[in-house]
Amino acid sequence: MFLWGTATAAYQIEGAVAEDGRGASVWDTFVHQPGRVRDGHTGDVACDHYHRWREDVALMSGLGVNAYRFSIAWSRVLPEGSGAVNPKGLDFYERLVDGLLEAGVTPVPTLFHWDLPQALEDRGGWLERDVSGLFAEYAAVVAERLADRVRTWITLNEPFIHMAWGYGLGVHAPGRTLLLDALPVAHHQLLAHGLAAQALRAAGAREVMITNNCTPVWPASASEEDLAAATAYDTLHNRLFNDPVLLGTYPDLSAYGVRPDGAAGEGPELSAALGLRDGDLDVISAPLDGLGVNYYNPTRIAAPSDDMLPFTDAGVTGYPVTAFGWPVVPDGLRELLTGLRERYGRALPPVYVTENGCSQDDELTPDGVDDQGRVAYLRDHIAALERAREEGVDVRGYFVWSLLDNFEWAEGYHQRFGLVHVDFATGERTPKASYGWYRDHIAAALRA
Ligand code: GBH
Repeated sequence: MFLWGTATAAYQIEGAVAEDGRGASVWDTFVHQPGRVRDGHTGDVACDHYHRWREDVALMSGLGVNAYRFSIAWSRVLPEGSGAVNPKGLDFYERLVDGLLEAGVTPVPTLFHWDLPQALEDRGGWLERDVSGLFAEYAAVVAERLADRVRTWITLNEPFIHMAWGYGLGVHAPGRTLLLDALPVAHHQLLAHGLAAQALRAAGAREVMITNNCTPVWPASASEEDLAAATAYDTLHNRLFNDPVLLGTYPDLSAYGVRPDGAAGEGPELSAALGLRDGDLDVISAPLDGLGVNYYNPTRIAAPSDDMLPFTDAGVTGYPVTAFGWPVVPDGLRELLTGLRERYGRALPPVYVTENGCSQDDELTPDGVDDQGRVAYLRDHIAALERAREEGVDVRGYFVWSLLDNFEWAEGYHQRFGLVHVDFATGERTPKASYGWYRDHIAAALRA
């Protein structure tokens, strides 16, 4: 059955950051540093989902979704990242999973959505190879408790964004600005994915996937320089994370001054730049049951304007934009899905669109929230997904980001992505017009 769902992430909705033995994550540290998040907002309370999860499950029942993608906070389960298990953390996710199953909603947990336990960051975070093995141990602990009820698992969310924004540019936790020296964060996350996939299967997990955020890359012009820059960007954003998982190889990073292994020339060899060792790619490329893809918009790339990076983001123009300023290009989803199939062919497993959605300036009025912009966004993106299916791409699920307005990382509570409005002063939830639209769409799709 096609999965129609919504998606959230632990730090963005749970709150209760000091409750029931939860340890701190890099996001707890980051949000309390001055100047990191707009207006100093934090996820300390967020949607208070930790206490209101029953209400949120009821909202999903009302919506009629048959799946829910949420993330598990590593530091609730292992407050120090490794070592002592906190059973109360597991209890919370067990209650949630049982509540979802009772409501007929398939739980699809993601084990890592950017909230590394601070204790592990203190030991070097994802720059350290050891964290990959510790992630697999954490995966085993969670699966031991839940694999009898959870069929489908996602290891990581958007390892590209975590590497680039968390360790490369410093706009997300842990706030490091290493630029290309952040490359081992890619490899260690991918290795963590592979090791966790093994651990999950050993504990009885039936389906394992990874979620990569992918973007169609549009060259700003047909000039040789712009085309080369677009290829370089596509390599870093898309192929660096999809190729190892699906093909068992890393793409050529020579645009980034990295030499292919064994090639003569300047700069580090690929293996050294990533921290790649013999056998790693076999672990990373073990067959998956699905590829999770998050789609927001295409990216338009031009030749570099300085010598820091081999490309410039030229910005997509000529399309409407969301409140975030992100271009709305529904057909980009079709382009992305058919492009994946062209690139990977038979190596592409079934695809699940594990996030898609938009922020809007939704205003709560006495009549509710009339977010017609989001209604149109969802309608047009789902239509693009259907076109990709008609063109033969095996797409098996679609998850709206997000069920609730929530803590939008560096933007705090300023960007609202929810089908359900949240009053962050009181925690009150109010379904928006898009909630009603999606409910009717799912009902019709499941009847057909
Ligand atoms: C996801 O990341 C996250 O998984 C989720 O936690 C988050 O809340 C959600 O999206 C919304 O942000 O500069 O116009 O080219 C999304 C990663 C990176 C996608 C920035 C859009 C740039 C738009 N995003 N990207 S633009």
